Amino acid sequence: MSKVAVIMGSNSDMQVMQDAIDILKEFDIEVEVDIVSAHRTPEKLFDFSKNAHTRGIKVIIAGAGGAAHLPGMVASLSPLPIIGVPVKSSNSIDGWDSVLSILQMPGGVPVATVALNGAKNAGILAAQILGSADQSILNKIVDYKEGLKAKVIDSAKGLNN
Ligand code: RP5
Repeated sequence: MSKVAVIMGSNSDMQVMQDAIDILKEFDIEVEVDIVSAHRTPEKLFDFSKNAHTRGIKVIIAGAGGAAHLPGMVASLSPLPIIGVPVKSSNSIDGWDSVLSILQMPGGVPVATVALNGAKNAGILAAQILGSADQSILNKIVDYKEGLKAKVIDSAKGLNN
């Protein structure tokens, strides 16, 4: 079974990153969760990044805040697609530091960066990546999008009565 790893720089990121875990579980995708700090546990970062693809993980979601080096460093070491979630953390200046640290990667080392605190979209994007090669996940994404459409149509009903 394909797995998505959701990692974050600190336990304090969990409040934001839980959205990625929740939506992946909604799609019945197996999730592995861990705390991996680029600055405080660099050896763990190296070990995780070099080995994730050998244990069935297909996509890595990495969230961090402030001087948010985790997603980029994982991308430098892993052959897997990396989705970066900038977290507005206690050491963030309005979150711009987190966004720019994750977004402005050099050529050759991509990190697909979602919005500030955008962990839910990171989970959906990871599911879509898996869904491109897995019909049952793709079907769930199609249903999910139909659900989004239905909610908007329902909420618009009766506005002008
Ligand atoms: C980053 O520093 C973490 O990803 C977190 O967003 C931020 C603050 O970490 P704590 O000091 O709360 O552990 O590395």
